[in-house]
Amino acid sequence: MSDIISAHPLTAYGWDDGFAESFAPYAADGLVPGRIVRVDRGRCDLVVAAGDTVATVQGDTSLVTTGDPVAIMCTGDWAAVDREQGYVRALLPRRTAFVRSTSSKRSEGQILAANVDHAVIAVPLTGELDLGRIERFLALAWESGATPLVVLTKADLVTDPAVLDHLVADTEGAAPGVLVLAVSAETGLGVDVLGAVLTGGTAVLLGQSGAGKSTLANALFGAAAQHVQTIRDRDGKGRHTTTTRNLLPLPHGGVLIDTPGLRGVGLWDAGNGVAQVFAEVEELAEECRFHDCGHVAEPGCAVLAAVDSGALPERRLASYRKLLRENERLAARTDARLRAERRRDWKQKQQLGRHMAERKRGPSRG
Ligand SMILES: Nc1nc2c(ncn2[C@@H]2O[C@H](COP(=O)(O)OP(=O)(O)OP(=O)(O)O)[C@@H](O)[C@H]2O)c(=O)[nH]1
Ligand SMILES: [Mg+2]
Ligand SMILES: [Zn+2]
Repeated sequence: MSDIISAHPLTAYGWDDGFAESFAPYAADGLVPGRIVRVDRGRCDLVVAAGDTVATVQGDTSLVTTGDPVAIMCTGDWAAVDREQGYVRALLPRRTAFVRSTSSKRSEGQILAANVDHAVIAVPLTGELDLGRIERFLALAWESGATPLVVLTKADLVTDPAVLDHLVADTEGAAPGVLVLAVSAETGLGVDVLGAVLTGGTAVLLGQSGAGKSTLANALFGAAAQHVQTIRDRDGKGRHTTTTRNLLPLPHGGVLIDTPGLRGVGLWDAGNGVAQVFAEVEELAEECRFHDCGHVAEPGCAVLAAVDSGALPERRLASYRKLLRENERLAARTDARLRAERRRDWKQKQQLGRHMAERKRGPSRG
């Protein structure tokens, strides 16, 4: 039997031995594995194996929840599905999770994609490069457990190759250890390289609305997706802002999740991510005289010395400070919320206790 015939039909969707192992206990209950390919207003589509091929079934996202918004099922999750009932019974443990903090005052996390191996940050080469924004996305990407990469989209709009090289180099300076690719869906520049990078595992496209994520996805999918685009053009709306997160297998291997544009990404418990984005600053900090150096005006500060010598751009240090502060503020707010919830819980328990005590006393009194 050839590999193609014996391969599990969900392999194209990222199924592997690790997930098979996590799923094994559910098999005895007659459940089947499925991957969430789309979530829309409390409903989700999952792909499940159907003979040699896959079928799409619908599920209800509210079935598995613990009250924690980050635990809500999302695109990319693997689940144990009851095919008869159309129920999602359980989510398999996530390998990675891309979480941002919601814009609301309530400091809650929002999960954008699960089980992602590559976080592709799409930044359009229209207007000025916002390196701070890229660093913020990178912090969340590292924190998610995925490997980030940056694609500078619409590179066809930059006609001078020297300028393009500069833009790539500037981005690399803000993204140590991260692959930065200039791409164009228009000319095909960089699309093959990106496709090759994404062949292993699951990738998610992230970035602002209009960054060119869906157009790039179409270029990666090739003719099949172009067809979808043509059909959608019939609604005559011209622009197609993505409204749901969709997961599709790529023609040359790998899986791609397209997401709706994000206006902003707030950090969510991303201390490690921040440290990774600013790896060179953290490395310098180890040379500071004081172990708790704030790199503001301390004597023997290696970070400030690097800024003075020009080795570390001042912008980079400012951005590092800003993201660290934001992360700390968020942590403090979350702590405050947890404390308030605990207090409420405790009060309810107290009330319940009193109520029980009164009921116990009840008969003797009356
Ligand atoms: N010149 C040029 N324009 C592009 C390229 N890629 C995308 N565009 C244009 O940029 C606009 C936005 O592209 P989309 O792919 O819809 O952007 P998106 O990131 O998916 O946006 P949301 O779904 O709203 O998040 C469209 O008008 C595209 O035609 C490119 O490589 N070159
Ligand atoms: Mg889109
Ligand atoms: Zn210092």
